[in-house]
Amino acid sequence: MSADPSGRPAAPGLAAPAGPVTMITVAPTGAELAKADVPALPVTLDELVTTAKECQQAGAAIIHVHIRDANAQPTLDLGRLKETVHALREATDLIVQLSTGGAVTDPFERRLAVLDAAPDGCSLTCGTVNFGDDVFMNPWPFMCELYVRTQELGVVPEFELFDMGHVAALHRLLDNHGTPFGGHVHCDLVMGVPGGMPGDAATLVQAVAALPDGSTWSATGVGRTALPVMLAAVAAGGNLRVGMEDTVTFSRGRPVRGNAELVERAASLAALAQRPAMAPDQARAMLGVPDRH
Ligand code: KMH
Ligand code: ZN
Repeated sequence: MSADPSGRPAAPGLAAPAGPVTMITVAPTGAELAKADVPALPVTLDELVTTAKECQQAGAAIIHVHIRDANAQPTLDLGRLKETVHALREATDLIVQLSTGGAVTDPFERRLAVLDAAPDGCSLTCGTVNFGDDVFMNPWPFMCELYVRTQELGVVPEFELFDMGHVAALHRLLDNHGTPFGGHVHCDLVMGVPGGMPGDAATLVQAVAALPDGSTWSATGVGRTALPVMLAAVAAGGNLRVGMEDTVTFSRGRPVRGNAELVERAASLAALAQRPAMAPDQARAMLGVPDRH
């Protein structure tokens, strides 16, 4: 287990920082982009593992995983998911969080079955949302079934909130079904999706104020909202999610070269704010994720 928040082994005599730290999640692939359009997107298992190692080195503590098939198309194939969880655990200390959102075309049964790959954690989106020209479906009965399965199977959920209504649905879920496996509520604000809440500082502050007491949160802004949301999240004391699932432009006119540079930028900002990147074992302790290495 790495002792330094950057993921690098600590130099002899140097302890991990005692003050507040920032958890960085990397979402390297997603389900929406085509490899042909974005050659740097990690789509094979080898590419994913290489990216994961680089991102841990740069300061990530969690990896949010979507996988692709042999044709680089999004898939929820259970065998591939199991192989992916195993490979990421072998190669890194990162918390392995599988997406249960998948692609907008994935049926509910396949999305529920993701948990059978026994990841450390999973995403759990708290409501349906317009998603560009598509609809990302998360009706209440599906949310409840997925949540109860996480409790039964010992998978730590991260509540994905694309809209203010999702925050209300999260309260309802916790009221109806109790605390998550791991005993801690952690939310991720996914902002700036066309159809969801806007990616700006005012909306972030409003959403954070409405979260359940005692919860922790991270935030990500898709596309050109990536920087404003990251800056607002750092200012508001939150955690960060970055990665090519959410943005493939590093700066005006300059494509992202790889996920690690997005993690490096986030870690630099966190360090500037005097809340440096958290090591995976610190994130496990915060979220209640057992170490399955
Ligand atoms: N690909 C989106 C439709 C999640 O991972 O849980 C859903 C998504 C959320 O990415
Ligand atoms: Zn995702």
